[in-house]
Amino acid sequence: MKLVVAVVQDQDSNRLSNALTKNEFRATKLASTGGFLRSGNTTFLIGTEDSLVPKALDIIRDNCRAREQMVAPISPMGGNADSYIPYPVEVEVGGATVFVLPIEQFHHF
Ligand code: 2BA
Repeated sequence: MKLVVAVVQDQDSNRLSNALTKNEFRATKLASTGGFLRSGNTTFLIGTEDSLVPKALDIIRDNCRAREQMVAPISPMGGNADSYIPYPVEVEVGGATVFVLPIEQFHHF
């Protein structure tokens, strides 16, 4: 068994949730925050059989897309002003950041 952990953009989370349910995957959605942009994203925990991992990855790939997002400048607040970028910068976020972890035990009481 594997645990698929997928960090996706909030805009894609409902569509992904529906697609996973339709394909009989069980998933838990967690509200999360990106460390870099410090804005909300959604983390899915999907427990599934090894043989179904490729299908789960296909569903994630098909329902999440990359978007450009502006990063507002953050004041150095006493830090090193040399690295301070005084204008907004565009970064590409997503489609999805996915980790696949082995599961030692699964219990459902
Ligand atoms: P954030 O950390 O808010 O990052 C949003 C986007 O900002 C990233 O998109 C990337 O394009 C850019 N970015 C992140 N760190 C950067 C840095 N040090 N320098 C320059 N640009 C940087 P994605 O790579 O698609 O990541 C989307 C979200 O997935 C991340 O949101 C974070 O919540 C999660 N994530 C990505 N990589 C991760 C990792 N190795 N471990 C845990 N979570 C991760």
